Amino acid sequence: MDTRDYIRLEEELGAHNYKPLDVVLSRGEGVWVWDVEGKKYLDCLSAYSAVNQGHCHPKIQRTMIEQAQTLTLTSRAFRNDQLGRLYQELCELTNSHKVLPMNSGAEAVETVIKAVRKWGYTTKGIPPDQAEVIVCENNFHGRTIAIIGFSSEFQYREGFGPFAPGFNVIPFGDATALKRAITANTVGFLVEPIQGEAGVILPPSGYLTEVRSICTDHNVVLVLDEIQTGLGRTGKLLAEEHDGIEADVTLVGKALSGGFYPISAVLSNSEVLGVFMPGDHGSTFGGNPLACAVARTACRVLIEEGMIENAEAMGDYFQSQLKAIRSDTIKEVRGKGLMIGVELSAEVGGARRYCEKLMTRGILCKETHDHIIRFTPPLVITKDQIDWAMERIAPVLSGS
Ligand code: IF1
Repeated sequence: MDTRDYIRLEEELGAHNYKPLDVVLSRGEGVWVWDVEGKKYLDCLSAYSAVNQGHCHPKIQRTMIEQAQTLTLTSRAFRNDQLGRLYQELCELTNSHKVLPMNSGAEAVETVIKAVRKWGYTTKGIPPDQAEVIVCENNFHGRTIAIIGFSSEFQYREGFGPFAPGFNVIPFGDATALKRAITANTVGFLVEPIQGEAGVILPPSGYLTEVRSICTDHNVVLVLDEIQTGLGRTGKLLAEEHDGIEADVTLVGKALSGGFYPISAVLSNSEVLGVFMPGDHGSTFGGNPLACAVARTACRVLIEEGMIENAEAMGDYFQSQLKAIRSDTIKEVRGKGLMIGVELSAEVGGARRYCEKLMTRGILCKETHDHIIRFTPPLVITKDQIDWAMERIAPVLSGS
């Protein structure tokens, strides 16, 4: 079978909930992936930052194989020898006091909504069913009914109502708007430190610091969704570190397994996750030994192999190279670490066609919101590999 054959199968038999580039990948290693015809590409998406450690990282792979030969799933009706050690290592790494492991990022988001609501009723004394959670315009927190219910993106919501009540939407980056939106029934503020899907939107400097003090002053739980920004992507373990703050609850996922296995986690202080009683919440696969073993190694290699520091250094370099392109095609280059967005001028016809052109030259990246190209390669990328990429990106983005 060749590329066309694989595409035909997907088109005929698969739901069309994505419009992928017409490339059929069959192998990955580090920053590189190969298609079924053997053509090599540099992966500038990293599966939406789930492959921060690079494709098929050998140490994570070895852990997965060994654990898969030992014990994969027990359910939480019993205990296993990986869970407690993952808790310990995640708490030490992120200065957290409690962990609740789930599978997808959206499940972690749904979990924290339950937790802050119950915290509101049992601790803050909010009247039953009156809890409010504040979120931001242009947020992306997943695809479940509750989450899309507070999305401001028409397409994510259209045709899927009715939605869950209890969410207030405010502008991103505006601390005054947060202060104004807080009511006596507000229990939490859920926000991405940098809005990924919205197009790598950075808040004004000092925003998270202001937000932290507002939430403290009003006894509102600050929840940072670091499912995309976390685990080294922005050049720090967690993006909150750039502002020197600590969220009350932090959500991680994606690269928590280095792309080997779905696992996410809610990391909190004792107060918030302490509200859960046995039977309140759960998941068949949540906290399974295979996921936990993989996550332990995925976090270890992130630290041991200096991937976070590399993301900072290579992010600065990549951004400087992109900013050096002289072209009316580019409106703005922005980002932090290796979470980079290139916004194209509205007149050039949209980012998708540039992603398609880049694909023919061996660069895989993804557009978001019509005019923005995300460049989020694995954090193991080297200067030489960025130079290799720039030799292909510059001609396409400079219109030559
Ligand atoms: C898709 C976007 C990225 C996330 C943040 C929670 C989740 C995500 C900040 C949910 C997931 C993924 C979902 C995937 C594409 C991708 C994405 F374009 F959709 F928005 F990365 F920007 N919080 N993002 O980014 O985690 O349940 O997917 O494990 O749905 O198309 P998940």
